Amino acid sequence: MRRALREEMVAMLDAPPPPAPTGRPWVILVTGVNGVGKTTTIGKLGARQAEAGRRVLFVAADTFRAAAVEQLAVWSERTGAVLVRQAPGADPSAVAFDGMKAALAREIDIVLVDTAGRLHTRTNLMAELAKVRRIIGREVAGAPHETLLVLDATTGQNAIAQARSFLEAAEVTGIVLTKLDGTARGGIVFAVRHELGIPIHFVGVGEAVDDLRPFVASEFVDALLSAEPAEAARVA
Ligand SMILES: Nc1nc2c(ncn2[C@@H]2O[C@H](COP(=O)(O)OP(=O)(O)O)[C@@H](O)[C@H]2O)c(=O)[nH]1
Ligand SMILES: [Mg+2]
Repeated sequence: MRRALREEMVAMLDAPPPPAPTGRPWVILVTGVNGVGKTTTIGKLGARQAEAGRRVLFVAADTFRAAAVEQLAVWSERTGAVLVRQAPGADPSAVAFDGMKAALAREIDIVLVDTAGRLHTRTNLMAELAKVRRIIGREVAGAPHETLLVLDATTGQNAIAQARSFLEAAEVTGIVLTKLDGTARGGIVFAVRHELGIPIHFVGVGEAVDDLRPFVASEFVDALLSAEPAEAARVA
């Protein structure tokens, strides 16, 4: 029974891992509503990539809040990633344009683009995202190569509702599920995978730089079956 259950659960979650970069610069657009953990995830991803010896560039296209740019600046210092920014309030597309130019000029391997996620103007937000995508694609062929949607695991079904509007507007290629630490909601992983049909690429399990794990279905299920949910989230 246990083995059958395990196999069934793994099959539900299994999906191809994120694509390996096939060109330079490899551009990853990061989307999601405010507070889900976009900027933190970019910092953590940047750290992983830098550790692997890649040249990383962050684009601060969340120009809506000055604090967001500062937060990304802190991560860029911490990881050694190049930061492309403009003054708060600048046009996100203009920052994205600068970012692509800089990435090409400086032979950057991985570009991570931070975007705004304010909810109260969803239509504008989606239009803005589409414009940023267009600019990125015009400057770098095939970009963005990945579009990650960041979802906060602690928000349960809300996260899924949010995700649907992003899936309509942006071509999301993978999901990052954050704040899986300290929540007894391992089950959200199944709901996200099943209801959205997009692979989960990473899970966030804390605020520190090392607290981002590639999502591996078999490991996650084993942790879930052998531990309390909160513990499972932590060790997954
Ligand atoms: N516990 C926990 N906190 C997280 C995680 N990811 C992000 N956070 C925290 O969530 C808050 C919002 O994150 P931030 O990156 O600013 O979100 P953004 O508005 O989407 O860019 C910050 O306090 C982060 O430290 C995670 O995986 N676990
Ligand atoms: Mg942010």
